[in-house]
Amino acid sequence: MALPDGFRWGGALAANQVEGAWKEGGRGPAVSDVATYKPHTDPTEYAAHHVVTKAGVEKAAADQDDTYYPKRRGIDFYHRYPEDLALFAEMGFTTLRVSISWTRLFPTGEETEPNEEGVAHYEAMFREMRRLGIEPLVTLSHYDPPLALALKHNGWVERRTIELFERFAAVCFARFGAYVKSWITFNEIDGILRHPFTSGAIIPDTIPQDELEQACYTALHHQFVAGASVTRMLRDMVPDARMGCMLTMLTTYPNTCHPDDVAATQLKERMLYLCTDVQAGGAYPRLALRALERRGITIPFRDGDRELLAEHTADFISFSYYMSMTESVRPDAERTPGNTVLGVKNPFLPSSEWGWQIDPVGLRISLISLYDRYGKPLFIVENGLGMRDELTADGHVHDPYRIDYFRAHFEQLIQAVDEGVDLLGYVSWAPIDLVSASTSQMSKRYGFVYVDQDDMGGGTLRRVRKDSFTWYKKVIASNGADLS
Ligand code: BGP
Repeated sequence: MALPDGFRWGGALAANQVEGAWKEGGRGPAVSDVATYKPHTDPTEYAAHHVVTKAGVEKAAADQDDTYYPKRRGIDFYHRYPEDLALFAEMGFTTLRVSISWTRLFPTGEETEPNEEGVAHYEAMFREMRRLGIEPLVTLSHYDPPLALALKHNGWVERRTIELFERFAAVCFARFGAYVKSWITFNEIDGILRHPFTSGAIIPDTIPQDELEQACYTALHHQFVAGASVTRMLRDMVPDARMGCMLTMLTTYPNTCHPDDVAATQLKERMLYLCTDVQAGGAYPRLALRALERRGITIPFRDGDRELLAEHTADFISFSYYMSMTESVRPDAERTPGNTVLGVKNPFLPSSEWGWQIDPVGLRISLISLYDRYGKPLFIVENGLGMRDELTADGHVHDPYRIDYFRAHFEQLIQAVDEGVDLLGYVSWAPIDLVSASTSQMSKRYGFVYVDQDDMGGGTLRRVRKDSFTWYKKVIASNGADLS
């Protein structure tokens, strides 16, 4: 069982979790700048991204210090990317997923012309990637919409945000289209329902509690329309490029074979697939619309929306996969955290220190399910294991647990491809230690490269190759054949 020639190998990053330089180069404030660090105490605390309040956002926005706002400093990738790209090239990456910080180009989201310093930064980075033989896979929106839009009109709840996003995308395609041929619209677009502030620039306590879910689906619809609109734009502006959509693949099993658990799981899966049904399938499925209607939620279609969605679907489906969970109708079922969720614990699976349940077979199940449903090329754009790695006195990081995690997931991925899944590539989350999205921790380490920085920003920021660095380099060199 071998992977096809041309299979893409690499890693994935997000601007708001690596760049730092939050006030440099003309960048404006993004919602990630007000995400605060919470000392890690109990795994169940981190079911979802930080709950934000208007008062908390305004307080943090007024605070110019970065001590308790790790995403303001990231790992200084803004300045250090040449060194980091060289490390990725040393591992043999053919693809690196990165995101463009919207507010580096449009500081408030409403300017009519882009900030040229921001454009120049990304042009230089993409040129350097190409020089190293690394193809950029670029996410337009990865958890960092403009803070100004959140404070002004709850971001994506407002339909006008579509036009602002089109303006941003047009500049990205015009100025970076020569280097970037693979794009993704919204990171984990389904996440807006679980963390509306991070994804949608929506401040929950400014909306009446009983109208919040409707507001999130309204914002999600606006992102669907924006995604289809920029997909059409890409076809005109960069004809040899392709556009992907992205899903948080929250693979869920019935906790028991009791029909009620099976039915509950079926509904959960239907509502998760809604996002790929629209972006890759081109329409809201009747059953999903009915499920929303039964909850008093309506989609604010405008004339032309349905046609736009139908005509400009994604070329490929990308997704993040870390863990799986189960669904139970029992209110007292034991729960455990996952990626921005709190799922019912699976007694057959081990958990990471953050409670995420490790399920390599679930990756194969996810690949088969998605390919079966859509028949479109897939791309794994996030998969990895967050752990508390230790830097030894003699400067090594021994992370056999991470090698075991990836080996087990690669075995399943290769089997899925052998069963016929059209998989374009695999980029791990994350090739280098960075600031965690949900907890803003450095201590939740994902990388093949260790970064000497702690949760409070202490450290030298020097980079150290972990044992898994050498292992992944060998995997890539053998195109997945040598996992020993
Ligand atoms: C996904 C995000 C990534 C990454 C990942 C790991 O939701 O798309 O940005 O952060 O989660 O989660 P965390 O960083 O919370 O451990």
